[in-house]
Amino acid sequence: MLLVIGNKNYSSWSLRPWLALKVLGLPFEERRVSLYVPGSKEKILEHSPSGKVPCLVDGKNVVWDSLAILEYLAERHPLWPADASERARARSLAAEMHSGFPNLRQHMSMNIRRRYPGKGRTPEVEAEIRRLVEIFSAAKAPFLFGAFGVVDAMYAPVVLRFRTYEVALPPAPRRYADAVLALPALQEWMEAGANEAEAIPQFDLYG
Ligand SMILES: N[C@@H](CCC(=O)N[C@@H](CS)C(=O)NCC(=O)O)C(=O)O
Repeated sequence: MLLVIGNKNYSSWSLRPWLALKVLGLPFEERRVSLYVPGSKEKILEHSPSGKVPCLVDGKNVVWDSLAILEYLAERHPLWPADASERARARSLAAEMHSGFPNLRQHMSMNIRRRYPGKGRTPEVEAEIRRLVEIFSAAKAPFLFGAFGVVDAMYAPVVLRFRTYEVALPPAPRRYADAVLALPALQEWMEAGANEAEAIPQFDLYG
């Protein structure tokens, strides 16, 4: 399998399937494209018909979009809860993340190597943070539904945003965030992101 991704410092979408592949221990080749520089769109389009990352190429199967890739992996690996009711809730949470939280995305974009304590807290962002605290508070230990799954991959970028913007969390959501941060795969991604040379100025939101 080949996974085409963007800059690890910034690309929250790329992190999701990369993390799942790593946690599952699946072998894959990684192709990192530096985003928003001349030639990057062409490089992405060599693989991804949408012109966006992430994109997974598995033999004749090309899967673009982070949630679609996670669903593809979940066909062969236990990334959804076994219980149907829990699965319904997990799917709702994954969809909520995929189509929601627009204010958080805009004002607290992922940026592993920066620290922006307290920045970006518009009233709308605060409301989205409250919703995330509610979701994290309901986590079964250590992850949202016990074992690591699609939902945790979907919410991992938020855990990194909370770290960058130093969002204070009550004990229960803090425990969930710490469990995600402790994943060796996430540590590997964070280290690589922090050491990337490229900067995308429009994503360094607060200097
Ligand atoms: N809904 C898509 C969004 C993908 C997306 O927006 N990717 C951005 C990553 S920052 C991208 O590829 N941007 C590069 C470009 O548009 O040239 C997903 O979940 O995969």
